[in-house]
Amino acid sequence: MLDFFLKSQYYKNKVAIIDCNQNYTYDELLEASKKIASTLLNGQQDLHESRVAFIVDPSFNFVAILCGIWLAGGVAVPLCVKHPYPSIKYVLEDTKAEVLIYEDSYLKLIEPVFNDFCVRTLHVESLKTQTSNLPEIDVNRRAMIVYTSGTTGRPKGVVTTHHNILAQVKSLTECWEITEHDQVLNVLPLHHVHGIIGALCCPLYAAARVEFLPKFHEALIFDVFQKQRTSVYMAVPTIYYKLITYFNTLNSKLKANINNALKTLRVMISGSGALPISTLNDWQAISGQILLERYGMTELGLVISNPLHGERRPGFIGLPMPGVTVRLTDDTNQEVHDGPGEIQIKGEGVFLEYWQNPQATASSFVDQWFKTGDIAVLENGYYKILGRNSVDIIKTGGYKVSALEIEEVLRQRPDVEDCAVVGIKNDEWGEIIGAAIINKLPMNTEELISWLKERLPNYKLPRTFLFLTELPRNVLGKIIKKEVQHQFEAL
Ligand code: MCA
Ligand code: AMP
Repeated sequence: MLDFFLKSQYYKNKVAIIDCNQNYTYDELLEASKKIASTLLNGQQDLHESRVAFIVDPSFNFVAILCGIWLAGGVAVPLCVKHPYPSIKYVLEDTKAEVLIYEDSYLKLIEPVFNDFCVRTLHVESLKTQTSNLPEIDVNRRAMIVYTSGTTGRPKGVVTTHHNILAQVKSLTECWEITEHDQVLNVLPLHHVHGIIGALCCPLYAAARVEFLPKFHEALIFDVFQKQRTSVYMAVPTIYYKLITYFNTLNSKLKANINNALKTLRVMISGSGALPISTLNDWQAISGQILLERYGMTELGLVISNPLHGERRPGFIGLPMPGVTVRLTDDTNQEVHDGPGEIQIKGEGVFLEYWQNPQATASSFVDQWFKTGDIAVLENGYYKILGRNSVDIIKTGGYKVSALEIEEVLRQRPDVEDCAVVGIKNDEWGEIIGAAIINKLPMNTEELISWLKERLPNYKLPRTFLFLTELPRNVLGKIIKKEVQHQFEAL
């Protein structure tokens, strides 16, 4: 990704970022990044991969900090701005972050850090004070850690090198023909690959323009579309669902204006979760755009995509992207050409390791193929996802959530004897989270939810509860989660 800094020299006066209606050029970005790098170095020659966590809204500052960390030789750890303190603390502890950068709005949230950690805390405004020589960074060095949920234990840190990120970004740029003429509206959270790689690093690499909004709101997004300030748009299926619902509430004049404006976009992309065909059709009726569905994973970047030119097949994720090799395998990791089988991936963009977890890293590869856990078939050259090999992974609003992590939190309560957390199919969210609980004492759902809110981010909260006297189990005593799902669906 450091290539971006070379390239940006040629686009000095071109707008790189828009946030809060203010334009920032590539030159301004480069200068701010260098100053931030110097401040982080604070006299050292190189950060030598120390972890720098930052809790900053999507903005020019966010991008300058990300680039500054990389220029100084640090490893960027973008924090989720919606996480409660326990989740932030977990990431700071797990990464052993040496620096935490924050902006005013998150001071109250991170206040306990001052007592809990020995970490250098830096306010955003104090970052652009120094200038110094910057180190040469080998592309094989670690660049970023992003957290992802799995089927075992707490979320794992996914480590990518500069080389991995560059490979991911080059592949996307080539596949979707992103150029300096593009304008990308980014409404995604930046602690995940979709937002930070797909809708940020990729356009920056192409010298395109990225616009952030102060918050996610359908009206603000339609406003940008109407003003024709975006040529490429990337979002999760839930966002398209929300846009469709909102569009349907508008008056016919506004609808017609939006209709016309949407036709001018170059491409609209959906991913991070299965795109329902109904959403694809409804969006086509509104925008004239056939959503381009693609598939990815935190460990891989975006790796399979419907084509920019040619058939975009509804219900399919498409073909391997440039530089990516895909195979389907059976339970013994033998290739099964058309499947059904597990998607396994090879490519330069594949992550380096799970942070300080060599066992988990080793067990997620077979013969250098990364095992995704997603089951697919290959039909007439296009891949189609059938499901996952674990019921304990839930996809809600594009976020991946581990059922086990929520169960672990619930079990901390003295009134919970046992529980089973499952994903329940939902048109808007893909899945919503349901918790079936055997309670020792009578439980108040409102109190339970506010207790959970202190410990889990909003997207990991169960939305529906079942209070039971027993959970369905097989002969070995294992909870039958499919049965629990049926019980929720029957509600
Ligand atoms: C929020 N709400 C929910 C959920 N989340 N209800 C059910 N299920 C959920 N998961 C409810 C809240 O309780 C609240 O309800 C209302 O929705 C608004 O909540 P808020 O937190 O403000 O949500 P939002 O800001 O409207 O966010 C919705 C969103 C967000 C924009 C769709 O979920 C989002 O940004 N998702 C994208 C995630 C993403 O980028 N994932 C990529 C990872 P009430 O109003 O009643 O209180 S995957 C990846 O990176 C790989 C590489 C890939 O393939 O892309
Ligand atoms: P994450 O770990 O949050 O990066 O989530 C990656 C997972 O999202 C993949 O393993 C898939 O299960 C799912 N996913 C991503 N894109 C798609 C898609 N287009 N269709 C179905 N599932 C998807």
